[in-house]
Amino acid sequence: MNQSYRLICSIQSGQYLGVNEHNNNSHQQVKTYDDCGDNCIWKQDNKAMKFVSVANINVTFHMKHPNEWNIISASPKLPSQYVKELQTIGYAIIENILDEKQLVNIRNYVKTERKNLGVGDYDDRFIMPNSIHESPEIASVSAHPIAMNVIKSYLGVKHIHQGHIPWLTVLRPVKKLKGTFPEGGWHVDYPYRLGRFSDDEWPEYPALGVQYNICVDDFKASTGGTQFIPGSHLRKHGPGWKEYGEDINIGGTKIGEGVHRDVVHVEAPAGSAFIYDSRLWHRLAPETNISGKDRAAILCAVTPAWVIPMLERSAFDKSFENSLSKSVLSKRDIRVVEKMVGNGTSFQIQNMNLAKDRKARRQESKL
Ligand SMILES: O=C(O)CCC(=O)C(=O)O
Ligand SMILES: [Fe+2]
Repeated sequence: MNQSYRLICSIQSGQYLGVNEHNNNSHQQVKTYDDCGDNCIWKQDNKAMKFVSVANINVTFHMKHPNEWNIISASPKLPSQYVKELQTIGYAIIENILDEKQLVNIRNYVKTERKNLGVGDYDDRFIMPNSIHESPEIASVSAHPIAMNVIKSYLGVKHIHQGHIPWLTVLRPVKKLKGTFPEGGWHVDYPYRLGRFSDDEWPEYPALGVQYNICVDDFKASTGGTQFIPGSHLRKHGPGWKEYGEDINIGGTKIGEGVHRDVVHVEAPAGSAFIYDSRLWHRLAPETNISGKDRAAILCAVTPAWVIPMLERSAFDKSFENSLSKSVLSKRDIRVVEKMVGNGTSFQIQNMNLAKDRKARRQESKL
């Protein structure tokens, strides 16, 4: 673990400074990017920033104009390490993608909105669907540069999008649920739905979605951290799909017993993201939040951009346009958030000119 990795963010554009590893010309070696792979991870060395990733590239960036750059503390491992974890165990915990100040702002937002919504204090969860417009921190973290890089690398695509408008959910502490074992809840995430795949059997490759859940509070056994079964993303089907034997949704979940013998709770500290292959068998465990406090999380279902979104997203464009979030976010954040959630439910082909040109050429050749 290394706590000292840094991102260098341009104040003007909101983009991140990185090293163009494919360019040996020293003048063009540094460049700004929307997403942060290993090539955007730095270490601070007095006033200079040293590039950490590739042993044979030695770049030092001297901040001649410190007002142009923000130095931000990054996650403790290289992005490629998280990709490897997803590839080997089906999930990764990316720590430190929200700092203390951002967490406080989100929690304050939740407190205020909770009152406006008039929801009760105990049991089960509620969803705050407008959170991406009203909380700049939520909008920004839904497009976090390291998470974007890790997800694209894992899914093996250049373009990804949100299956629904990212939302904040609050799992309240138990009262009536205390000591109970409610039945059900086991599922997999989008796009792994019954009826979508031939014989309801998933292809092993490529992965078609990840769930990117950001922990606003600690996730662990006593706070209602998501329950899951390690390795279950490799099964070729979902829980309880009837022709597949044992039904994990029958009977309450008692960890260590029967079909629930291998269940664990995720352990992820506040400010981190729990990213998992959408095929991982998991469950919201409302009866286990015995902390006496809310456990908030931002939920994002992310797929390659060509996968049809899970839910209607058209409410996003209008409400984001005049929102608090859009008024304060960086240009980079606005661009990435809009690309991830904008355009209603259909991903529009951005460069229709190519198609038009082709049509024109075809017509010309007929003349
Ligand atoms: O909030 C949780 O613990 C799990 C939510 C969930 O199932 C999901 O995000 O897909
Ligand atoms: Fe889920």
